[in-house]
Amino acid sequence: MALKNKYLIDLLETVKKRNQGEPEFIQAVTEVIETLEPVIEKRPDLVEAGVLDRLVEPERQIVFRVPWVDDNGKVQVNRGFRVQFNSAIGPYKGGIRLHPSVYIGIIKFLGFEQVFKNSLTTLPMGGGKGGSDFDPKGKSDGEVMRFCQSFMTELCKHIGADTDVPAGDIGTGAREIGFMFGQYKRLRNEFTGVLTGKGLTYGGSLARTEATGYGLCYFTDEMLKANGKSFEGKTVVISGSGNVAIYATEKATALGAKVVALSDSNGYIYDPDGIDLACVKQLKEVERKRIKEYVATHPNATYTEGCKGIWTIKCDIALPCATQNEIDGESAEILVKNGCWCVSEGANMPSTPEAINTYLANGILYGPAKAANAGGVATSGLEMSQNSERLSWTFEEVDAKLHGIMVSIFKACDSAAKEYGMEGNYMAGANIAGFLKVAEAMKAQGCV
Ligand code: NDP
Ligand code: 2IT
Repeated sequence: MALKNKYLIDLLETVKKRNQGEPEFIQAVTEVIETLEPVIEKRPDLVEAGVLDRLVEPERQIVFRVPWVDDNGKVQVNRGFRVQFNSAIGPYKGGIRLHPSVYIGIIKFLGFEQVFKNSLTTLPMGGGKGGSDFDPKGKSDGEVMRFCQSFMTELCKHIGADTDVPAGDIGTGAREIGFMFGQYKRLRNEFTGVLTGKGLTYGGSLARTEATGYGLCYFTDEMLKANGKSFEGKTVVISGSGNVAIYATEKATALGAKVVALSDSNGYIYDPDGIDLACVKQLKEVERKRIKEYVATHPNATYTEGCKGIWTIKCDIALPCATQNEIDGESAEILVKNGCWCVSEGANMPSTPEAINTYLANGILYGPAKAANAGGVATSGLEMSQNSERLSWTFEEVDAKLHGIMVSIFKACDSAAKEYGMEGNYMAGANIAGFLKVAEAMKAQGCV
C-alpha cells in the first residue's frame, strides 16, 4: 500500500532514520502506519496530540549484561533486554524471548505489536517485551537456572505487578518462568504476580499453557463462521512444534480438522494420518527432543530437512506458529496455488509484507497475529486478575473467558474494517481497533 498522507509519510521516514539496522521493527511500524491512514484522515485531533509520534517511540528501553557460569566453570555473557513500549492503558505486559537471534530490533517489533494486541484483549494491559540472545537449547537445567537468575537480578529493578509483568515467548516456558519467579521473590522479598505463565502450584492460571493455541483456533473458528466455513473436515498445516503449535494442533483437531504437519527450525514432519499429538507432547514437552524423532515411531510419516518446505504441503488452512517472516511471498504464492484459503497467525509477524499482499490479492481469509494470537496474553491478564484477588478459577471458567475474548476480538476487527471501508481486511481492522483505544487514552493523559 502506498501512503498518500504527508504527515504519515514524514513520520515513517523519521522512524526509518531513527531505527536503522532494525528491519523487523520498521516492518511492524510500516504495516500499522499504512493501515491507519483512513483513521488519521478522520481524526486530526489525534495527530495534533502527537499520538502517533509518541506511539512509535518506546517509553523506556533497558539493555543489560547477563553474566553466568556454565557447567565447565566458564563465564558466559549474554545481553538482556526489556522494552517498556507503552503504558497508556495499563502496566507494561509482554513475554520474554530467549533465542540467539534476539537483538533490540526484534524486541522492539514485538513490544510495538504487543501494544495493539493487548488493547484488543479488552483488558487493562500496556505493551512491552523482553529477552536475551541466550539459547536454552542444549543447556543443562543448572545452566538455564543460572542464566535466569542472573537475568532476573537486573530485570527485577524494572518490573513489578503494577509496573511491568513479563511472561513466556520463544525459549521461555514453565521452567524458565519458575527460575525467574524464584529469583524475583528472593531479591525483592515479595510474593506477587510479577510474571505470568507461572506453575499451577505458585499462582499460575489453569489454561494459560493452552491459551495461545486454543485462542488462535477460537479466533479462526469465528472468522471461518463469519464467512460460512468451519474447521470440520479441513486439512491444516501448522509450523513450529512449541507451545503455540502444540495447543493449536490440539484445538484444531478437537474442532474436527486434520493437522498433517508440524516443524522446528531444522525441518518438518508430514503425517497423512493426522499428527499424533501425544507423541509430539512427549518429545517436545518432556524429552526436549527434535521433531524429526517423530518418524521413528510413525512409519507413514516423513521428515524433510529445512523448514520452509512445510508451505508446499497441500492444505485448506495454514497456521504459522513458529517465528517472524516464516512465510515469504514465494511460500504464500505456493499456498494459494495449492488451494489454501485461510492463513491465521499464531506466531508474531510470521508473514512478510509480500505474503500479506498475496493473501489480500487472492481473497484469503487472513487472521493477523495481533488479533489471532492474543489469547495468550489475554489469559495472562486473567492470571493477573486471579493473583490480585488471591483466588484461582477453574479450567472451564478461564477457557470460557478466553473464548469470549477471542470472539469479541474478531468482532472488533470485523466492525473496524467495515467502518473504515475495508470489509474483510481483518489486519486493517485489528490495527485500527487496537490503536483507537490506546490513542484515546494517550490523548486524555496529555503529552507524556
Ligand atoms: P516455543 O519456544 O515453545 O516454540 C517455538 C517453535 O518455533 C519451535 O518449534 C522452534 O523450533 C520454532 N522456531 C523458533 N525460532 C525459529 C526460527 N528462527 N526458524 C524456524 N523455526 C523457529 O515458542 P512459542 O510456541 O511460545 O512461540 C511461537 C511463536 O508464537 C512466536 O512467534 C511467539 O512470539 C508467538 N507467541 C507466543 C505466545 C505464547 O504465549 N507463548 C503468545 C503469542 C504469540 P526450534 O525448537 O528448532 O527452535
Ligand atoms: O507475544 C505474546 O503475546 C506473548 N508471548 C505472550 C505475552 C504474555 O504476557 O502472556
